[in-house]
Amino acid sequence: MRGKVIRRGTVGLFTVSAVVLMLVLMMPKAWASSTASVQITPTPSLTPTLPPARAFAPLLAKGSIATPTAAPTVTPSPSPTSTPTPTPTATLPSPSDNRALRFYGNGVRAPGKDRVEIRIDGPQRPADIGASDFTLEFWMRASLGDNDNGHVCSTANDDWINGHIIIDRDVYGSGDYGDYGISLASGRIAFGVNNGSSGITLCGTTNVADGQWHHIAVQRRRSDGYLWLFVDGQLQAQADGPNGDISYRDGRSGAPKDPFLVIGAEKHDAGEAYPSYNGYLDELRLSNVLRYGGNFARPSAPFVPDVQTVALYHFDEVSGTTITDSSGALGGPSNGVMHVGGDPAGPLRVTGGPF
Ligand SMILES: [Ca+2]
Ligand SMILES: [Ca+2]
Ligand SMILES: [Ca+2]
Repeated sequence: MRGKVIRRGTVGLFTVSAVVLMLVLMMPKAWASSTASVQITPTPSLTPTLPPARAFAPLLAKGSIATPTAAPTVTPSPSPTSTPTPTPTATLPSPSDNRALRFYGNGVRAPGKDRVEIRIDGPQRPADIGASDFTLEFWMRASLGDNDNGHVCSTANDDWINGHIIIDRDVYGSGDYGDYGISLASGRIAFGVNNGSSGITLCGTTNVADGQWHHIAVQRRRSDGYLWLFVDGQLQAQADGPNGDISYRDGRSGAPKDPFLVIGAEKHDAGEAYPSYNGYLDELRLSNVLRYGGNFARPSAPFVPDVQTVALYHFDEVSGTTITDSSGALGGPSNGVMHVGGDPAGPLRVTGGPF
């Protein structure tokens, strides 16, 4: 627009015939619009329109004249090019890496399958927690219909073994140093510990088998056996449990699956009475400290290893049967092995976990 005014002023200085000459010499398009306005154009407008060099420049740029054109060309090109590029590049990788495991609860119908086994002894591995304070936490998503054996959680002794078992660090029978585990009982989390002579189970208070992802955290203080259970950062149960070391005694010989931490199944395939977990699981972290002193905001990012992290599983592998421990803990890694089988065959590597 402003460019047009300048041309109009310029044309006013010449006669109509001069304008026709211009038509031959120069761009016809620009001239055509000028002729109509020749008479009206007042000379004064010439002066004010001269200063805007920037307005003038674009017109020149379209021709072939000058180097100064470089400046205006730069301005438009970087902004559109830079804005779209980083956005897709930054966001695309993360969702596709957000993998989790899907277990199908085959349990005893597929002995030794549909589970992850993490060896904790022979030799001793850092994932063998229980000799000191510990926190065990993970994310889960399940439906009640898939975990409906109907058992209602009770705080009595080893009651946790009667739910659909998610985490199994049992030793067959009462064992010596003791054992622990986590299950889903009528949609509520059951977390039990036994020190070899007595046991107790904590019972969650809300249904976590509602098709949503939930963060589950359990803690145990070694000195007095005190236990805590958090769901989505909210304390749901606590109790004074049995005292002492509940780790797996180094070099102990027992039932074949005793020296393993098993995810997604009842480890011994002890029978139909002990069902396995049917659902998703992600981001399992084992720590040798009490992580939570009270209610907390549930994690909003994947865990990053620190010195208290003794095992950390993101379950983000794309293929293969190795479940990588990313903790970097001394004496590790405590890698796991995925045993796939059953009908439907699990565990399945799926995208779309929380992290
Ligand atoms: Ca036991
Ligand atoms: Ca041990
Ligand atoms: Ca993951």
